[in-house]
Amino acid sequence: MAAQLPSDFVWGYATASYQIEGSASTGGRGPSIWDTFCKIPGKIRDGSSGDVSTDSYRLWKEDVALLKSYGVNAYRFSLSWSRIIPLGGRDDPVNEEGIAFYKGLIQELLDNGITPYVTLYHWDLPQGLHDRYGGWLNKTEIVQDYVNYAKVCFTAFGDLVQNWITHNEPWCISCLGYQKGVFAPGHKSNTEPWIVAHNLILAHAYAVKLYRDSFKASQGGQIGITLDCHWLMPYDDSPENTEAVQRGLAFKLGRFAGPIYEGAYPSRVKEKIGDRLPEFTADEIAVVKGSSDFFGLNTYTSQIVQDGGDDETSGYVKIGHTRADGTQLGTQAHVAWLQSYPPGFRKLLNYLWETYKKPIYITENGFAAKNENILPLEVVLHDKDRVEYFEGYANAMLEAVHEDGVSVKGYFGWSLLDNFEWADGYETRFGVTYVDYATQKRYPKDSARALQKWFTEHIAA
Ligand code: GBH
Repeated sequence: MAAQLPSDFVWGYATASYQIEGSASTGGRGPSIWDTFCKIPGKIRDGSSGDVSTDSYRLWKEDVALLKSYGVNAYRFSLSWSRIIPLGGRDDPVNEEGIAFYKGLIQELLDNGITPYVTLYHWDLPQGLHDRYGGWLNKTEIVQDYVNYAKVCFTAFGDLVQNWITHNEPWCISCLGYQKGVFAPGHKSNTEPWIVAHNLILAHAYAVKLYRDSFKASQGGQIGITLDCHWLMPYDDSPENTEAVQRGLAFKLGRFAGPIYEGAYPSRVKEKIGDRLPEFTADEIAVVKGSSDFFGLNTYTSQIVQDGGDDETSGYVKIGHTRADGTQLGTQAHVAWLQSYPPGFRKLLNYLWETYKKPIYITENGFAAKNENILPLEVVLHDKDRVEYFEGYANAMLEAVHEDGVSVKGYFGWSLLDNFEWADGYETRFGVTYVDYATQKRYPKDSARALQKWFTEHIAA
């Protein structure tokens, strides 16, 4: 008999508000920094935006029916802050239409036996807060406004939602938005990413404190953060490259996981960043340390690491997928940064469990098969590379659980639908469902059936 995951194992798909909702200026929604960013020429590969996307603000019932047909027991989605509080701030009005939209979605999920996992912040900061005081750069203002937004959400939805995720991938928010400038708001700075990262950690921690102090007892849920990380492997066994792996992990993961799970920034980060790294007060770090009930992990690939280079976001290491003997790690995706490598996933799960000792939810994992933007539909629907990716990663997860004793509670594939893939626009497709953007018709790919079959066979009755 195939190895079994426990009967309460959570599985489903993930999406994010700006990537699927569309209706960017209807239903009372205020603009976000992504609406603004998409208008800057050259920032989005195909010149597109999330104005329409998969039109899920209007087609949400169809999306839930699709989830149901895929046999999932959970769905991870994010709330659009500027749909709920159009200007974003603690003294700004709440948009009841936005609240009603998400209540309808949540109720529909529950009526179909699908448990909601709700992300508060998946990158779409209200433009109003960015304009008013610099958004994530302003510690006193943004922490209060984020906590107020969280309070509005816990109050409105918390009787129905027992699984909360504060931020999605703070590394991307701070490093890609404020250091490399490839994500909104498109800043290029060496100081701002560290300030933003610090303020993201504080906003997360104070929202968790509010939940634990005022909502958890009556609503009975859990709350944590989602971090993104690849598994890192040294190019060879030289001391420099061995150290480069540790530094890479500290800069990618430890800069958030250190404060949140252990109560301090990693020493490797402190040494390199010096005065540019803000400090927590004693009161703050007491709130930050232990502020996540679980380890939310988004992971897609593994990287081979060499010492050197000038990329501070990755910790002054060079990253690639080519081994010293010239071979590739695995199957290449449509995007340069992603190759399939299931053994690295198993290693990463072991590392996280040993290091942070928290039950893990894989909140995103997925693959963009090549050329799905240009191939004929009948070819795209047989997405063999994605099927192999998902089966390889699911089996690696099962080995981590069964053979290594890692605590993994849930798994969300990225993504339910092809959708707006940020700076790649619509050229890169991650969905298990093909979306024809001209008609908004949805077509299941083979991978949707493959994952359904895998989880049906591996979750105990
Ligand atoms: C996730 O990020 C996101 O949460 C999700 O919204 C997204 O659609 C999904 O992945 C697929 O990309 O500028 O060199 O870092 C995963 C992390 C961040 C990896 C952006 C790719 C672009 C190349 N991704 N990164 S780089």
